[in-house]
Amino acid sequence: MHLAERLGTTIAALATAPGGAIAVIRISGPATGDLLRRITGRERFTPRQATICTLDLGSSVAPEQALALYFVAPASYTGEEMAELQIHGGGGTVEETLTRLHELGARSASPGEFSFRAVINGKLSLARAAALPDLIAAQDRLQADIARRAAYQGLFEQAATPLLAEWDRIDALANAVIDFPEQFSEEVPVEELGALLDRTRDLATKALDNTRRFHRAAPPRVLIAGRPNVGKSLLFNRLLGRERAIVSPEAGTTRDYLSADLHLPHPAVTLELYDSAGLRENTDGVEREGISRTLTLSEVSDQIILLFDGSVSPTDDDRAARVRFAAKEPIVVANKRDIGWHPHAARMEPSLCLSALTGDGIEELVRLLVARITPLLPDPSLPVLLHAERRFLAERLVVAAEELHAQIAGADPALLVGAIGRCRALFGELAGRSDDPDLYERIFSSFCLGK
Ligand SMILES: Nc1nc2c(ncn2[C@@H]2O[C@H](COP(=O)(O)OP(=O)(O)OP(=O)(O)O)[C@@H](O)[C@H]2O)c(=O)[nH]1
Ligand SMILES: [Mg+2]
Repeated sequence: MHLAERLGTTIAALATAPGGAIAVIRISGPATGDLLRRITGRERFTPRQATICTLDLGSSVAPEQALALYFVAPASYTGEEMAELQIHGGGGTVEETLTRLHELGARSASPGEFSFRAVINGKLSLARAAALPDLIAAQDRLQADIARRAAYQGLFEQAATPLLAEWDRIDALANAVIDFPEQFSEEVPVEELGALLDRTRDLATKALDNTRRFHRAAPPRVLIAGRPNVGKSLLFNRLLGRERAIVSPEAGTTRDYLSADLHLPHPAVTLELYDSAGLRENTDGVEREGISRTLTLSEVSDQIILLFDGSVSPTDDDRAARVRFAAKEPIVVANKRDIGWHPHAARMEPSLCLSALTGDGIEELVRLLVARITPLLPDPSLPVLLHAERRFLAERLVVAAEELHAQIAGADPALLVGAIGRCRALFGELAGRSDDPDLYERIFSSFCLGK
């Protein structure tokens, strides 16, 4: 049954993930107060005030203690009369409580039904609501920050609103001359339309691009590579701030690669940092296998830190690594600066010189790393289009805008009017101005239960 057809009913669902100590059950709809009174036996609830009460779960089972919150319409998340019950988190208690609520007349909420009602009741825009699943799923702080901005600040809508006003105006002008095609070019400001198309397409493509970075599946990978004994493992440990890898004066210590999460504070992002087997020719056995793994890893790394020992003259292996990775634009780092600087070290064209032993120069390396990694990350100051439906709309808009752009000069005015109308409608939907019930169903069906 469609969400719209269920408006006016009272719904209930578990809003928290199973397995926690406390479970929250949400109830929304006109019978909420009545349900609350009947399940608790309590006559009055002060709105927004936590009240400890006893839940009657039926004559054959022991009652449950709950903390109840009651909201009067329209001052609630959905804009309807609402309640939240905090109960013990075990599946049995949750099931008994939901069963009791259903016996008393509540319906099981569908995924996204609370947020759907919030949108219908003007509590939340569709575009902002569409960001909620990503906010709930956000795994790192940067993703959470961006999803919060999309949900609470509506960056895309902010940027889209003035453009949408211009689309409305041009669409109205175009429609006004629909019966007088010969007047089209006099009445419709074609140059303005071209500029508007450019700005619209630019906003949509930038937001799509930022969203692709937002959805990067894996954290950026950073590989420390270089010939044996240059200090890769010591640098790895230094960056992590703990002794994770074995460090020894013996060349060929690290064989299999190691990885660890490196948390950067600004931007608040986690990198996957790899230490690897030293690269050298003329070796065999386990070490050869380790080198082959390093090379495979280098292909899928987002950034290579190519380390060499700046206190001695670069060797053939250093030079070979420099050539091998040139296309990956590594950050070339001269290590062991505490021991000295060999004049030939400059031939490796290092970006910086540091000491993994003393930590001198590490901050500069982190700065360089951040500068290289940042373009791979989403930009919190730019809009994102969260929810696949909105990205689909944006992609259609870009195509429609390109088609219209190609038609501006010389096309039949009747066709132009139609194309302007299509662009405006798509852009309006993208900016959250939609009354297509199917779009609502598609957006909310991917929500969690209880949201
Ligand atoms: N003085 C000085 N010694 C360093 C520095 N970095 C590493 N070393 C020493 O160099 C030796 C090799 O360091 P590792 O970190 O094991 O070198 P690696 O590149 O991981 O070597 P493999 O695993 O064999 O490829 C150790 O004795 C370290 O203590 C440094 O900045 N200064
Ligand atoms: Mg090592």
